[in-house]
Amino acid sequence: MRYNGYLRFIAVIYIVVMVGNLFSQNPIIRDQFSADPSARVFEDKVYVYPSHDILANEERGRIGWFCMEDYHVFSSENLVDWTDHGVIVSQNTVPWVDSTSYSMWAPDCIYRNGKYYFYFPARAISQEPRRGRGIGLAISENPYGPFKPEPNPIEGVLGIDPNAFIDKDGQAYLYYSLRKIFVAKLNENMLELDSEPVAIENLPDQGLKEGPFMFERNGIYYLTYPHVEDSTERLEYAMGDNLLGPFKVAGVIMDQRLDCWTNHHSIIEYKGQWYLFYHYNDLSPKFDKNRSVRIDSLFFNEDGKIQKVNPTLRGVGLTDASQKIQIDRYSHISDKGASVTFLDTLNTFEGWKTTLDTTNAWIQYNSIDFGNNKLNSINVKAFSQTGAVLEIRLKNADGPMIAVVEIPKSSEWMTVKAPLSEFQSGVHNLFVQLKNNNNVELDWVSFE
Ligand code: FUB
Repeated sequence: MRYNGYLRFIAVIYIVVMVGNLFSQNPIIRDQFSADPSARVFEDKVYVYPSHDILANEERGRIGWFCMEDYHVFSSENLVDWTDHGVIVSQNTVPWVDSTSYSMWAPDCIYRNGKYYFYFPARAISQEPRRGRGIGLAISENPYGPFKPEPNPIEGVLGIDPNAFIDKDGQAYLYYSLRKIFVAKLNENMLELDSEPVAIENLPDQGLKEGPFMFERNGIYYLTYPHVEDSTERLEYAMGDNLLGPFKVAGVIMDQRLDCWTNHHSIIEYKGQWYLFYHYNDLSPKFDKNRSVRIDSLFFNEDGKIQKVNPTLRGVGLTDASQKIQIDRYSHISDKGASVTFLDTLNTFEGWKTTLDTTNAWIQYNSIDFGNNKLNSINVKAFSQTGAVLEIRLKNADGPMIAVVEIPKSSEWMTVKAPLSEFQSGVHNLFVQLKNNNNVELDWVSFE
């Protein structure tokens, strides 16, 4: 019965492929909350398997706590345009999961011999709420599904945050956490353990460690993990030449952010560049258990050490000049007279706006692709009760001015068009500056 229900459910959701509010800037998913991103390169595309935060209420979950009932998967070829492939696994369709637990925390997915193995933690039926979680699997022939859940969780594992890794010799490993980080060998079939889990040694003694992510580069194994060194999680890493350890703690990948207690990440190389996927509560500043996935570039020193990543709003990739460019996801902003706030505080999924309210206040948005075909005008979605004048430049404050946009006095938002005095093909930064002492709000700009 239950399995038939699952098949019907899959048939409905499998055909739903959504291109919703998905962006190249941070956060990348803006029509739902998303956390704990496990990014993987499959078939020359990047797939992201995040957790899916929802808000608990009287009917579902525990108010004030994490609440997660299913998983989506997202894919992109350029890290800019993302496709939401819909729900791949739900607490209602996994036979062993307590479908009232809303406990589907951080997952992972790995490819082996023509199949995709999706690992996820959840509370099993009759499991004590506070006694860890089981880790189960769903299997598919495609990275985007449909995934068929296994009837039982993996035997011998109690924990969260599964991370699967296959070494060069073909041996697969399962890392996971339960305050500490554990590792065990996986059988060839990827469904069972092939060794007793052992806690990884030589990591910091004090403070929660979770969310392990293992990768290998130039013969060095990197065990990366969120750790509470002070008051919230920061991303740290240890290096070693054996993936079971010993590892040597090597540094911090991202500092703690006080507004969001958790951080959870993955690291991939794609088209010659390394990327850090992580999360932050961008769309829910007052409640840090509704989080959003972000991406930033990651770099290594020559000795193999990871350079610390400063989280950005701009994120990665090039933004097409003809798209609505959300300049509130800025690269740089003036110290005085410029700020970013939600368009609608009651519906943060609407996104943000920039306010400029002092002469010469500015905002800069980097890496816009203007292409090779001449563009003639700029459109600015703006609102100014007093009227305002904007200068638009390429590069920075000293770069060539390409337009002056006069925003008329108005009591509502309007799209104002102005001619470009100059066109430069290729990739450029955009610099927008207020030239009078009035107040203007900006939603987006685009070129045509
Ligand atoms: O998303 C729920 C939990 O928060 C994850 O399993 C942890 O890694 C932390 O991000």
